[in-house]
Amino acid sequence: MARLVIVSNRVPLPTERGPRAGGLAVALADALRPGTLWFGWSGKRVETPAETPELVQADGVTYATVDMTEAEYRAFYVGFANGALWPLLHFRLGLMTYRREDYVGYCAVNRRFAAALATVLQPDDLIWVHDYHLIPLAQELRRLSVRNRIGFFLHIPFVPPVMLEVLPCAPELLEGMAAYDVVGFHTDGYRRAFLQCAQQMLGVELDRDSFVHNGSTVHAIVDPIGIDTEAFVKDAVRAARGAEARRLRDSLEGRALAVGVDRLDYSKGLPNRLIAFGRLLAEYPEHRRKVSFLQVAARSREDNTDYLQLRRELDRIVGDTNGRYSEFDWTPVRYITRALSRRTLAGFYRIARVGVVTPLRDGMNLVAKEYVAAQNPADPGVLVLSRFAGAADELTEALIVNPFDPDEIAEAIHRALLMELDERRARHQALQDKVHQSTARRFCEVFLQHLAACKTQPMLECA
Ligand code: ADQ
Repeated sequence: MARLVIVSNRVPLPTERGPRAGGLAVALADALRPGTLWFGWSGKRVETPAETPELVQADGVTYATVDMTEAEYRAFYVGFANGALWPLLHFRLGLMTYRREDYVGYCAVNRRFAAALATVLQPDDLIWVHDYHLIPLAQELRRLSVRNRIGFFLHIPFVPPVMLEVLPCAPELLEGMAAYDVVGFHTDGYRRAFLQCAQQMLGVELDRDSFVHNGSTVHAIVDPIGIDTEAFVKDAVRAARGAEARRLRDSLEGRALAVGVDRLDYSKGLPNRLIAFGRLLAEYPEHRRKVSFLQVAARSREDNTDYLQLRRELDRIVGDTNGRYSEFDWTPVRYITRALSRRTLAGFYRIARVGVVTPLRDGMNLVAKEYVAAQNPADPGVLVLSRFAGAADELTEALIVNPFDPDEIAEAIHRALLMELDERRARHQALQDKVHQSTARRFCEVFLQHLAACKTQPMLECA
């Protein structure tokens, strides 16, 4: 069997697997058969990075990492990836900052990563590249005469041509995506947007979901990511009996809990969600003293001023709501700006009567799936879900809301708090079936089957 090589911006080194290192490592756990190589940035900024990767072995997997200079980090990571691509692909043109020198730095880091990766590749390796940081990687590998099958999965949304063309280097980025054999998306909407962009901006002719560019075929697939549902259910059941869940339950004194869990990111719709909770208390006073809202928002990307501003805005909204509605023995909003462990969260989800997942845009949103998995089927909570999360394509039995409208979110929370057991069970049953079918394991299998079915590149010519 061909060796699998995973490439992602950050590598979850075995030494640093904490609450923050979770995401991709959990999703790809099933693909991590012994022999797999995982390549990417070490997370370290140094003066002179080595040309070849540093190798660490753990559980039969080889982790190969390279460092970055401070200037590379600023241009590649802070500047172009998170300052231009992240806002653009989340439909936030107003937050996009494009600087040509950042794009040049982004391409240079991809070129350097490709050169370092090429030193450890074997001819038959299947290479699976993850996310928007590394779009040009395949093109750079092809320039180095790498003929392996290379796939790319985009974890965030994709935008239609009318938005993508705002980015000055959009045609080059699309060229980069077209250098992969397989390009995967969470939803059909993102895939269609990509194909339209390729059609309009590269002038390719579509053959259903594929096209030929520079002599090789690109397959665009839909492959929604999932969670390790069985493990999550077990964690939730166990954690709900644990000490932290007990402390949370005791502190609620019989009140209902609504919960939100996110990275502190402007794509997650946190201000509107917290405003919505205030509206709930204003418009439906019967819930005062009867419900508490726990928002866990792990701080991220604090070297970007948009994130610092968001944090200040949230501090203000939480302060306003608590100032207005708190009683001396009841605080409506509990707000934590740290990551909590996966297991602790699983227990908290199970206690919560309502899970509030209202991103303005989100590739998928795994919290929605975790919340569903964690529920007690005999007495499940209700998921309130943004129609603009990729998860809304699958989790149609949630209460689907427009996250731009705090009143609509407040109405949905109200409805969730009042929902009868029969309806909660019926909705949950349907949602649970879906999160048991569309798992992390299936995500990996589907992608790798598509990639394995491709042919190695016959020629080395590249633009
Ligand atoms: P993220 O934007 O990080 O991921 P999401 O899918 O919601 O978004 O979360 C990933 C993981 O982080 C989940 O397992 C969640 O439990 C954990 N997490 C989130 N907030 C946390 C907190 N406060 N404390 C501890 N853990 C927390 C990107 C895309 C998503 C896409 C994923 C996977 O933006 O749309 O679903 O990749 O493809």
